[in-house]
Amino acid sequence: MDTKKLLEDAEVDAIVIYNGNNEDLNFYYFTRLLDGGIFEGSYAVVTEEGVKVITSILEEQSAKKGNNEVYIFNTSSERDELLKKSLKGMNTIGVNYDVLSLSDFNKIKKVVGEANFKDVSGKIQEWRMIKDEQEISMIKEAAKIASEVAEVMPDFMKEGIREYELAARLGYEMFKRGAEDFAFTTIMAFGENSAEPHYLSGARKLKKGDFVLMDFGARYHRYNSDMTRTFVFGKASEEQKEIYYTVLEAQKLGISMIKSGVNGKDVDIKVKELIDSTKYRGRMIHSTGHGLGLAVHDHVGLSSQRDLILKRGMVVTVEPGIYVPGFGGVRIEDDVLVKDDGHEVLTFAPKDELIEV
Ligand SMILES: [Mn+2]
Repeated sequence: MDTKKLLEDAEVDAIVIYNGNNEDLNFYYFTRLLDGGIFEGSYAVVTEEGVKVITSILEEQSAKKGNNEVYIFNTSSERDELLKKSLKGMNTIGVNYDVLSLSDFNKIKKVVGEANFKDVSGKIQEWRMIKDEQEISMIKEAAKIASEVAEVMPDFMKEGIREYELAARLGYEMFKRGAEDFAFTTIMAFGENSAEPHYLSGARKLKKGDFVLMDFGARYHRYNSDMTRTFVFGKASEEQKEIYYTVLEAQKLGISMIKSGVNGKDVDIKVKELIDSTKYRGRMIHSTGHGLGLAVHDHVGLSSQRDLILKRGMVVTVEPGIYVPGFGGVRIEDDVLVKDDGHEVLTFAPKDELIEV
């Protein structure tokens, strides 16, 4: 990480990230401490010479796994002293308004004393949109874990199983394959529940003819995957097939458009045009996709509401859906890496045929 270049770009002498009561994922972005540790109450100080980590003795071993200068404190006054020292002589200090709480900000100001503080949240967001090789390899592994799990999940679908039970199995299967956490709470929706895009899971029992919609992701070394597959338990009806293949066509259209230079807005518009040209007009009630990375919703992605020129190294989800209240819904979601002349789909579980379990 060329910290000198970043600081020049943000027009600051240093950046302070506080991983306090509010977790700031930028702590991991700058320190690349991706392998263990919680780092609560720790600072990352980005300077021209590199990144300094100020952390407690509880996390000394984890902190030293990285390539940063590490300073260990035992008490909060030692922590204050280390922060003050690391920012000595800095005139303009960048902070992240998106996450830093007002009380933590006041604390930092008190410790540091005379300095100008500048919000660099927008700049960091910009940098984070473009993933480097290390970040892409983590996302790829997270995507691989989720894809393998999507493939085996039909084995665990049986009549009468409850949504939360199948969601628990899904979690186990991810952890077994090396996930360190869920990317987010799994959505496991049976039958009519699949018509609600942000349903979680409940006591609904699986019965013949149900849609089974699972939207889930793995976290691997702090980076996330996010995918959705929809199945039918038993034999699919004509209506179910029609919904499924309409969504599939829309999703393939969306993916085919992904490449550097394309506006994410246009992808969303085209995908919705396709769905709106069928009898399911107006049934896609969310945007086509979002950026993916350290956060599951890492940045604006494919939305008709916002311009986003896709660039090489971005990772976006492509996840159209059709939702029919009282009946059910289908969503198909993959994670896609933007390249100069096209894209690479990182998730790979089967989807070309509606799977009847
Ligand atoms: Mn998603």
